[in-house]
Amino acid sequence: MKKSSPMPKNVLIMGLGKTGKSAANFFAGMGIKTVGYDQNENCSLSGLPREMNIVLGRPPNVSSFDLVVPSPGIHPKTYTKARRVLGDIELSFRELNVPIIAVTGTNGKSTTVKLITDLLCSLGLRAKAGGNFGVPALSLLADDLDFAVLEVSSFQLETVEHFRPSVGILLNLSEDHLDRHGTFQNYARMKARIFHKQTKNDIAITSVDDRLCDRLAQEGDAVQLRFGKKEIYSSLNIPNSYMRDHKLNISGQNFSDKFEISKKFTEIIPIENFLASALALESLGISARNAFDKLGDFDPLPHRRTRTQLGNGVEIIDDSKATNPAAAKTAIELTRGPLIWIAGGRDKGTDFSDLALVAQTRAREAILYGEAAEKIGSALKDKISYVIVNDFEKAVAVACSRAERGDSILLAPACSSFDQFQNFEQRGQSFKKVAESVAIL
Ligand code: UMA
Repeated sequence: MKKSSPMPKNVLIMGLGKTGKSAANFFAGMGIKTVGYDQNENCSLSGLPREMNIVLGRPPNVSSFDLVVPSPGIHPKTYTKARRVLGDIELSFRELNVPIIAVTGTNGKSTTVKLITDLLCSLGLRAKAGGNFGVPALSLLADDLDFAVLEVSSFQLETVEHFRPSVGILLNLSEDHLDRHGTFQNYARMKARIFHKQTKNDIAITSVDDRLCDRLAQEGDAVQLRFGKKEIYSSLNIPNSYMRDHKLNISGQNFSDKFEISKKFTEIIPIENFLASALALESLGISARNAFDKLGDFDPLPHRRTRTQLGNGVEIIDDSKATNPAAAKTAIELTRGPLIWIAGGRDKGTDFSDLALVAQTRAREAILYGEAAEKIGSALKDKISYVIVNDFEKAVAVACSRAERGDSILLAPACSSFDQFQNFEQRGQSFKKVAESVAIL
């Protein structure tokens, strides 16, 4: 813990998933003994340091430790009595000696993180993606890097102290994780922490079209850069990056450029993601034009509108990562042709009424499953017909039985997967597996 005060003597690591394992190995590497706790008595202990003490089931007394390192999935009420709390984003920030580009927002974080990382790597720079992206931030310490590109969730921002990215990006904000944060205001406040410790030497990137994000960026001292999603702006309100006539226009204090971006990127990457990425590069003195030129292809991340044509002429679209209403709404809007929509899972306390209005105009029917099925059903009442089933696999089978040649079945759940799966990846894999097996019957 280089950038911090005295070394802790006894550390409690809460949660022994990806984050807990990376934290346990981080402290073991410094010769600091840790106790690892997980509520799941059957959790996997592989990959943990051998000398670690493990407590499963009931949590130990958090106040008896110098430092508690909670995993992002653990609710803060579990460790209110802790003397000191630092999450993995804070710990990695203290150790990483390279510029950090951090990305948050409700939707599009992972794609933006991957794009920035790919763009930097295309120029021969050593960059690696981590954080909520699926690779614990502390694991980036093992690499020799020029840049760390971190996706940071609202859960991870709960446990930062001095976290100060050189470039902080807040892409957008809409309702999500209200079961954890209580209100949208609390959720937004948590996201704003990405900017709070920035100084005038840092950069804060937000959308000119999203007033709330824009206002939150002003809470820090960083130089603010804005991207704009529309084609036309008044001369008073020109964003630092925007598209016009298929050209990316980009300008800031020390940079100005205008160049075409190949359709192979613009057709698969949402506009705000590449506008923000281009600004991030330019603000670090790196030519976005050169990086886009050098970048051969962009492989979209799995479970984000991943399409598969089944043998029976039905297309399935896996957007298992659409885990909140705004993301599901975009997924429905982007789907052409007759549509059967699968939604449900664990409700995060969000409102489904706007989503229901979009579904009404685009979907033929909805198949709803899991804990949130009834709530989504109430929002859809008198708008489109829907079926409620408990089990996800059953939902997929029902959707397949109702689909005809030329139809699309879209999985855009608007909820988390945690009622029936370990994560959204597992849910997406199950979707494909069940749909394929039904199609060949
Ligand atoms: N656990 C407890 N007590 C609890 C809750 C969980 O003991 O009250 C235990 C579980 O039994 C499990 C472990 O904690 O063994 C899991 O911890 P975790 O849920 O924090 O999961 P990790 O494997 O550490 O993964 C976390 C992020 N998970 C969450 O935020 C829920 C991953 O984001 C992230 O990729 C990973 O760290 C690496 O940084 C996933 C996610 O769903 C993708 N994120 C949310 C989202 O994108 O919407 C925020």
